[in-house]
Amino acid sequence: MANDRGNSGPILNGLPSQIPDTDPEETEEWLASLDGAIDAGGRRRARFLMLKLLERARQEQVGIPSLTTTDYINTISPESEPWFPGDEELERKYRAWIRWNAAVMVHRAQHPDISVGGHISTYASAATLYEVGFNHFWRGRDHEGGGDQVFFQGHASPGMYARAFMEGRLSEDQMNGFRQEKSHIVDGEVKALPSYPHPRSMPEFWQFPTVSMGLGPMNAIYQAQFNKYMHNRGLKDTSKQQVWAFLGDGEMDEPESRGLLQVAANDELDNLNFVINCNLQRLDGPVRGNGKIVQELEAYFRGAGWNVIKVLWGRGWDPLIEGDNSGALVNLMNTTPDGDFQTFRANDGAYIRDQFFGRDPRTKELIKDWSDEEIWWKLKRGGHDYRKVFAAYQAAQNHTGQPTVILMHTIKGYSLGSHFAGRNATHQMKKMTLDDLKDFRDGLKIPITDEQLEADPYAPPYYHPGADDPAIKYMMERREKLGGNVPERRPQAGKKLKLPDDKAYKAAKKGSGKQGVATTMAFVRIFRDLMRDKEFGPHIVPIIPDEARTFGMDSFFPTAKIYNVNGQNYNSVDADLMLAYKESVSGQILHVGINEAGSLAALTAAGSSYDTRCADGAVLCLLLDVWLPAHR
Ligand SMILES: Cc1ncc(C[n+]2csc(CCOP(=O)(O)OP(=O)(O)O)c2C)c(N)n1
Ligand SMILES: [Mg+2]
Repeated sequence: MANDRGNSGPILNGLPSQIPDTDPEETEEWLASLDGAIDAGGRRRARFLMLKLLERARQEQVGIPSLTTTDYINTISPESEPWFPGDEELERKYRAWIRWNAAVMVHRAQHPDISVGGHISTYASAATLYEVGFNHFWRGRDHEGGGDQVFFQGHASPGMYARAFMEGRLSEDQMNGFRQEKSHIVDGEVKALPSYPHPRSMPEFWQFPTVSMGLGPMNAIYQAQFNKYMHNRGLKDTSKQQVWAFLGDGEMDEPESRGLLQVAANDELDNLNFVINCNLQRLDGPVRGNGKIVQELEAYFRGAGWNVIKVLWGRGWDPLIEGDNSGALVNLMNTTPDGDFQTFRANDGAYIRDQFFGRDPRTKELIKDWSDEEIWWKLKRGGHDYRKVFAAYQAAQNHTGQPTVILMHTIKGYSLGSHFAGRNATHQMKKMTLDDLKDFRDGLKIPITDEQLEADPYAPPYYHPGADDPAIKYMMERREKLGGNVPERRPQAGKKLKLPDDKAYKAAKKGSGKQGVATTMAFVRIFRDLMRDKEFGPHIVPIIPDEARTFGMDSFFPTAKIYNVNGQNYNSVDADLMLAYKESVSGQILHVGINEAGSLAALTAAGSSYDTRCADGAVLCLLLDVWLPAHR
């Protein structure tokens, strides 16, 4: 469609062939300017100018399609990073203790008499992502706003247990019972922890079950939508509640992980943040050995209307990127496949010098004064740098109008030593040899002796310095300031609702006389009468996937109205009819579209409001017309 400046519609590749060049001389001048910019300032400068031009063109509504990917560098430049308000040294100290205890917990469960499953390497790659959230962002249940809602990556649970152990919320006996809920009995009592987030097994700890990959992303979207719904209907002020979902890059291949991204964008869920741990590996090997999963996800999310923040490189890379006048380093980053990045980390500094920087004489030059050790230690991935992670979380929390996804570049098995980090088998490795344990202890500076480790290599000690240790005090203070524990579930948080009295069922009890009536129709009538109850009615959330009209539920449209965060900005075709299709910001009906999975996620979000939003009064919800094979 032509716009008012006479431009054509979307251009996907190259120039649209139907537009004539009305001024070839002017075109030539522009091209010569670009050539001149390349000659004078190099390709990097020319690229910058082109991107600036695109930005201006978009501001002026020239109708150029937006770029879906950016360079393989951090979205937030070092100059735009905020001040980091924490004590990095102290935070690093207890993060190391948590890392140790998480790995020891899984390792202990490998004793030949027990030998259950578990994952060490996932949390190891994500420890910084979680700790920055715990220390600086996630509001607990006692926060005035009611607390944030965090969906943890299910198989990173050992890290959450290890933190709760440091906080004194879990005992050593419970830690020893990881994944042994039927068999670990101490003094006649089961002392155990489920392997994955499980609200039924730990009703006062986990809020959301996440480990079945794909459930987290879907449910997080509908939690965030329901927060807005409650707010817009005046049932609860949720303006200080954000939803954070931690996901794996492999998990993003699940159809459920990507299939509902448009819901978050259409509903402008700026209270929603996805954090995708891009350690480039899944279970058996790389997620995209030949490609780049971060770039793929960036394009996908941006295309779906999300705000995208990439955190790829730690602060050690900043001076190198700044000094990369030729653009050769960024070019290398852009063109190196994930499979190679994984291999670099599984090798040493000399290998990285040779196989990465050595690919171009200009990049080789950039690190010529660096030792191999410096290359190894200074050049971290962004997801292992507190400041970069902090900057991204703050930007995500403050972003308005869109949901945000943060793509974090990390190493699977980080800190666990050379047998784990970046190895293809790392996902399934849960046992450490005595030497692994010693290396791991040394790397983390854990005050445990060789003798202690040698005494029983199946049961290395946990480490806890005691509640009076300054680092532990700091850690506890941080949580107190943020409103208490995370995760925490409060099964009894909501007030009980007063049920409608018998009058509400009068019509149903009377029956339909001689006339037969479909059960669905009868049900819809009862439902309508319940919705009319002044006290109880507003707490009903009718969730409609697919179709309402067939069952006579279109009679709800004009009165209850269909929830839409943008209201109704068009003239409805049936506006003159009594049963007009009516959308409203304060609508009561959740009409989720042809979307059964989403309707179940909406049901879960609504049904758990008593806990997740501490809403006054539980929210009763009814799921209508789910199109299942058994439906008819
Ligand atoms: C629906 C489903 N399929 C398979 C699994 C088994 N599984 C557990 S962890 C994992 C690999 C996850 O890879 P990724 O999402 O990249 O997480 P990472 O451990 O690398 O952070 C798989 C396939 C699962 N939990 N759920
Ligand atoms: Mg992964």
